[in-house]
Amino acid sequence: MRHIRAARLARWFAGVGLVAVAAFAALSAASYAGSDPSPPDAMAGMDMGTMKMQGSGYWQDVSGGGFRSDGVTRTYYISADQVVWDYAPRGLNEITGKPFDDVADTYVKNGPGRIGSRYVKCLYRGYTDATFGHIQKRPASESYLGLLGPVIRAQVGDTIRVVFRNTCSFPASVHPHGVFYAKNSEGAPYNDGTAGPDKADDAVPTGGRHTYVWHVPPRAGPGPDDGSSVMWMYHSHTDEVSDTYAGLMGPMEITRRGMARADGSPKDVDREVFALFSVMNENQSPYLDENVHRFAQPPFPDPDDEDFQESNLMHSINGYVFGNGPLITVHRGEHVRWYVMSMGTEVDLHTPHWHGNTVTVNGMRMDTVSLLPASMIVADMVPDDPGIWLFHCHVNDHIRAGMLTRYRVMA
Ligand SMILES: [Cu+2]
Repeated sequence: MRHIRAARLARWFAGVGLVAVAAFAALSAASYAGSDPSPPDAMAGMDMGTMKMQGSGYWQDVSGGGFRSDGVTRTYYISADQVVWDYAPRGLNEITGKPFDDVADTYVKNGPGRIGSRYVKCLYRGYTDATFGHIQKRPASESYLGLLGPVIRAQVGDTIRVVFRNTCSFPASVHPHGVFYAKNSEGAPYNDGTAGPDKADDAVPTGGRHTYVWHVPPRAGPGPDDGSSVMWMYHSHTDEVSDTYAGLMGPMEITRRGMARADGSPKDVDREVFALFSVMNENQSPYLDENVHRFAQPPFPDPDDEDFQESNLMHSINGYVFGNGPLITVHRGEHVRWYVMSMGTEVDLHTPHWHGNTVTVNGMRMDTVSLLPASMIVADMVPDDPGIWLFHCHVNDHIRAGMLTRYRVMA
């Protein structure tokens, strides 16, 4: 607002041709021109909506360019570790409260030519330090995160360091969305004209390590219509498709400058929940052969058999089907921020739907949001309706296949 008034004054002064005041006007104009690429004339006819963007520092965030480090360096020790993952550890349909029916058994039942609900996977796991001797234990309240990697949090102005170790049987990387990275921290091999050390991040071999450094400039943080934090993700991008089906994905959030607690989470949010909706196609996992021979009973299936392929499409939320993940717990009246994301292919159009409560997304009221592969959405909720509620994908085919979970609102 202040800057727009200065611009109008500047044009008026220039118009009446008073040299002395024009010099003053030029100074006034210069005071915002440094953060605003548009000439003063572009302000003419500007509507209130655009002015609001000015007032909220939008231009500064977008055109400000360079990273100004006035924050802290946050180091995360993350290892790609091979694990046996169970999509249905409770062994029953927690949504119906009954044993799995025939439809559910398509995906979870182990037997002749069927892998069942357990698969070898490769997941990002947080460690306490560079020795990678101790896994960072997740508190019970975060156990619902399931197969997701550790939540990476930072504030605008910070620097993120990911010390990455790969113990899986294939080369892997850590590729971030949204933040600022140089070519030695992108984590993706392709014909980008780089060589030597700039390639070391692309494919960390089994037993190898690489440290990724990501800056957090304003353009990695909240935009004009965002709340106090935005969602990004990170995932392996050495062989993007099979790496992510192996499970190498994690959430990241960036908080507005001055709005973060010590751990990077926003001060105006009481509780954060992260959810990945993905049809994990285990047919394209690097472990398919191993999973068949380890978990399926003979006769071993033809990998091209359509029914076998269908049985390996795990319609999961954070790696759980049919509500088999730990209950997500929130409290009535608190500010809950949901960060929802999707990964996968053209079947991965998901519509997460909350029963019982509503959310706001970019200022609009909803109870269902729309995801496509690599979509990331922030949804704010102030629960007013206590109870145990469904939180599920609203795509019919995905409901049948188990893409449902529950959350509890404590009174
Ligand atoms: Cu879905």
